[in-house]
Amino acid sequence: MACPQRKLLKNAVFRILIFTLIKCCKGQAFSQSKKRKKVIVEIENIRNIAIIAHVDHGKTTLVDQMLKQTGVFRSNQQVVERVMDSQDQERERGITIVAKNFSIQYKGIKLNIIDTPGHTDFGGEVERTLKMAEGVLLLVDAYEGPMPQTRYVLQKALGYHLKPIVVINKIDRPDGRPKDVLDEIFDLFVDLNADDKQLDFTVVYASARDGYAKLEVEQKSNDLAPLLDAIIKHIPPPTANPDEPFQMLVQALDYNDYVGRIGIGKIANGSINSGSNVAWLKMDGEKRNERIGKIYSFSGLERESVQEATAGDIVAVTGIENVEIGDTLADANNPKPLPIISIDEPTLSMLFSVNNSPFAGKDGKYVTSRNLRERLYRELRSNVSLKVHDTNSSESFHVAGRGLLHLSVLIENMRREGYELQVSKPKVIYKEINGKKAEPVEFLVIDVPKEFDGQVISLLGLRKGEMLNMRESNGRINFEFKLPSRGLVGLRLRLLSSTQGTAIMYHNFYEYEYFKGDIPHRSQGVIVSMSNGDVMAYALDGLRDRGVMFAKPGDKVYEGMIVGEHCEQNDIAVNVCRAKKATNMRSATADKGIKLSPPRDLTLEMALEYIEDDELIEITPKTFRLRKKLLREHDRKRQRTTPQVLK
Ligand SMILES: Nc1nc2c(ncn2[C@@H]2O[C@H](COP(=O)(O)OP(=O)(O)OP(=O)(O)O)[C@@H](O)[C@H]2O)c(=O)[nH]1
Ligand SMILES: [Mg+2]
Repeated sequence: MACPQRKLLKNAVFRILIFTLIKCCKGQAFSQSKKRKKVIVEIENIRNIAIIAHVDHGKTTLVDQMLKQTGVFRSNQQVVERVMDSQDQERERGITIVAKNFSIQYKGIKLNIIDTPGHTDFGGEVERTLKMAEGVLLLVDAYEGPMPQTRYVLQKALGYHLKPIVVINKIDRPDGRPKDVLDEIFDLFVDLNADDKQLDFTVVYASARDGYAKLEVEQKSNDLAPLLDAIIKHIPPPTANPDEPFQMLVQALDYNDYVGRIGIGKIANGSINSGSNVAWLKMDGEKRNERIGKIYSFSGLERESVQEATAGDIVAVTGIENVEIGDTLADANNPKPLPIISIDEPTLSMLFSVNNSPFAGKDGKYVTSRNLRERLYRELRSNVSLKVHDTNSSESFHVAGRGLLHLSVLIENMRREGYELQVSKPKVIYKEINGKKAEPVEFLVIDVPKEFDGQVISLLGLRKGEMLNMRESNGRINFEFKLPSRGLVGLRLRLLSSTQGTAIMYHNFYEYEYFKGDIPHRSQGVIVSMSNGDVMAYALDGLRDRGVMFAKPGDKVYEGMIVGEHCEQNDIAVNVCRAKKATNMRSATADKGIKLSPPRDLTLEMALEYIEDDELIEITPKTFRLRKKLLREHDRKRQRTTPQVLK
C-alpha cells in the first residue's frame, strides 16, 4: 500500500508544481505584455524640431547661428553663409530646395533639427519631414508678417498636432512691427482652427542674422539661449516604446558611393543594432528580409556611426539598396508597417520629350528616350511631390509637380548633368468635383506702392482673380487674391513691368474650385526664324520695328526657332541670317557700325511662362532655345487652316 500511496502523492505534488509553474509563467507573460503596452516613455534627452516659414524669413540663417553657438564649428573655422544650403542651385538661387537634418547638443539634450524650404513649390519637402518632429519653430518676418506659405506650413504642423514655438525673426529691421505681427499670427492660428492648447503658443523674438533671441521685445540678449531654452521647455520629447519591436519610417534618402542608398527616419519604436536583420516593408505591400549595414546618428552636420540606436532618435541606415521614402523598416520577427506619409497632389504638369530639334545631340551626354525615362523615374525616389507617367509615345513623359519652380529646378539639374530634352507649356491639372470640371486655385499676396493699385486690379481682373482683402500701410498696398493657377502663368513678368519692378508677389495652392472660364492667352505673337545659320546684325537692324529680339548677332538659329516677340498679335517668320547684299559677307561681326538694342534675356522660368501650346523649349547642357513644335512655316500655315476639333 505504502508504495502506490507514495506514488500518488508524488504525482500530486508534481502536478501542483507544474500547475504553479505554468501559472507563474503565464502571469509573468501577461504582466509583461501589459507592461509592454504601458511603457510609453518620453525620451527626455532628445527633441526633434522642424524649422518652418515662408520663403526668406530666415530659417537657414537661424540654423547657421544655432550651429555656431553650440560649438559645432571650431572657433577659427571658416564657414560659408547659409551652410545648410549645400546644393549648387540652392546657393545660386539663395533658397532652400531640399529639407535637411542636423543636430546640436544643448544642456545635455540632443536637438535633431530639420531645415525646410519656404518656397511653395517645395511644400512636399516640408510635408515629408514634419512627421519626424514633435514640434516646430514657426519663423515669421517681423516686418512682412505671416505670408501665404506661413499659412500652409502652419496648417500642416497643426494638422500633425506638433507643438509650435513662434519666432518673430528679423527684429533688428528698423521697419519691423513685431507687436502687430504677433496679432496677425494669432489671427492666423484662429483662422486655422487651432485648439486652445495650440493657441497658447510660446513667442520668441529673434534676429537670426545677429544671433540673438529674447522672450520680450524690450529685453537685451546676446545669444540664442532664450530660444534654445524655450525649445527644451516647450517642445515635448519624442514618446516611444523602446520595448516594442523595432519600427522606422523612411522619410528621406541619401546616397554615398561607398555605402550606396541611405534611408533616413525617426525610430518610432524599439531599437536597432548595426548589422541586424530587419523586415523591409515596401509601400506596395511587398515584404523582404534584409540585413542593415551601418547606423548613423546625426551629430552637428556630420553623421556618426553608432552601434545601436533607440526609439525617438533620427538616424540614417545603410544596407538596403533600393529602399524608398514611405517604406517601413521593422523587426524581422514582428514586422508591422507604419502609416504612409500623405503628400498633397501636384497641380501643374508638362511633357518632357526627347530633343528632336536640328541641333539635337550637339551638346548633351544623355539624349535618348531611355536616358530620359531612367532619369525621370530615378527622380521620383526622393522628390516626393513629383509624378511621372509614360505617354502613348515612347519619346515623351508626363511630369507633374507642385509649381513652375519645382519643375524648372528639375530641368536645370538635368541640364547640368548633361541631359538634352524638350518641354512643353506647363498646364494645370484639372479634376472633376461633383461631375463638374474643377481647377487649382492659388492664394496670392501682392504688395505694391499705392500708385500702382489700379494696374494690379486690372491685371488680376483679366485673369479671373477675386480680391479677398486689401490693406494699406507705409504707402504700400497689400492685396490678397484668390486666382486660378492658370492665371499665374506670365503674371510675375507683367506685374513687374507694369509696376516698374516694385511689386512683391507670393502665392500658394489654396484649393480646387469649379472652372472659372477662359483666361486670355499671350497677347503678342512671336518672331520665328525661317532659315538656318548665324544671326546677322544687319538682319536684326532691319527688324527693329517688328518687336523685341531674344537672339543676338552670332547666335546659331534654325528654321522654326523663336528669335523674338512680335509687336502684334500674330506670329511672323523672318530671315534673321540675311547679310548685307554689297559685301555678302556672312559674318555676324561684319556689321560693325550697327547699334542694336540689347536682346531680351529670358530665364528658364520666364520661358516656361512664356511659351504657348504650339511651342516648346529645347534644353541642352549649354543653353535653351524657344521653338515652334512645327518647324516649317508651311506646316504651321497648313495647321492654322485645318479646322480644329473643339474638345
Ligand atoms: N535683417 C535681417 N535679415 C535676415 C535675418 N535672418 C535672415 N536674414 C536675411 O534674409 C534672407 C533670407 O535668409 P534665409 O536664411 O536664406 O531664409 P530661409 O527662410 O532659409 O529661405 P528659404 O529656405 O529659401 O525659404 C538672407 O538675405 C538673410 O541674410 C535677420 O534676423 N535680420
Ligand atoms: Mg533656407
